Amino acid sequence: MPITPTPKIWMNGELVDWEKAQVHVLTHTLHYGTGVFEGIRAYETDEGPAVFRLTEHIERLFSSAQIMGMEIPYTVDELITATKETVASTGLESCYIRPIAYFGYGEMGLNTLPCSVDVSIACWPWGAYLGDDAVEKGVRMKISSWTRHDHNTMPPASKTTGNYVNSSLAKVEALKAGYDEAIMLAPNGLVAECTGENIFVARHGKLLTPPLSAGALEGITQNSVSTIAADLGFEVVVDNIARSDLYIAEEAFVCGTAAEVSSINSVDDRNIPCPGPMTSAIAEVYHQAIRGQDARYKDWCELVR
Ligand code: PPE
Repeated sequence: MPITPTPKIWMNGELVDWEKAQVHVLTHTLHYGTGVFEGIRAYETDEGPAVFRLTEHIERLFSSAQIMGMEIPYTVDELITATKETVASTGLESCYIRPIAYFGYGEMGLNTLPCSVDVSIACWPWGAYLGDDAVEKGVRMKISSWTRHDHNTMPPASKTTGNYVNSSLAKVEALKAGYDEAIMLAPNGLVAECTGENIFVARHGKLLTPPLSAGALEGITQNSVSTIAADLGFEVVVDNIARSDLYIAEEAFVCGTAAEVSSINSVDDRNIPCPGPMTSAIAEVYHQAIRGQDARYKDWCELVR
């Protein structure tokens, strides 16, 4: 999915022209994968563009930095304002937003302590991550041959750039084998999440989703979907999921900011009913919630203007 440029990118406190938002090749994070980032979406609402759960995303950026021992030289409020300014500067009604905090140019070597911390926020139009028909048709999943890193190797709770080496290996492997996306198992063999999404699996009429301890990112969409599911009267349980639970799931879906809610139609060529009734109902409410069309979730839509 090629990036469509927008007029401005926020870099260290100012909006600069898209082409001028550049870094030196000796930028520390480019070499060591030590940056932290977020993926956020803004949607068109009746009151203008609104950023979905912006505060939670910026707070998670600071949690990621805290795990990495990185001090972001701005406050949460400053980056919330900066994100809104960046979205407004594009004139877009809806877009994907990518804030990143990274160790900058000036020091080399693995010690991050003397490094400067730079922050940028870019946004651009980004369509359906797993295809336009990902709710109806569903995605074909493969269990990855790559194991998700555990808490004592690369902390999965931090959205650290280097963590995505593991995700990229799994994603490319799955695509080359003819699948749409990969499911990552933790070192103990239990289901963690997908390369860029959390996972929900229905068993015995309940929706299960793995805990952070299984090596999943604490997903903001996972949280939104859990709230929506409970409000729809479905039982949601945060619990461990075994590989076999996937093969005999009554229905299953992935969720994330980029992927939104996408049904799973098969795992390792075992078909799963798709789209399942709970998945369809949740996806429908989610699509209204992100656009400010459901009064119950209006607080989640943070207006840009
Ligand atoms: N797990 C991982 C590993 C992950 O990267 C994401 C988001 C999630 C779960 C879902 O989190 P949330 O967005 O808070 O619901 N992945 C982002 C980046 C994807 C990419 O390709 O880059 C995203 O969805 O924006």
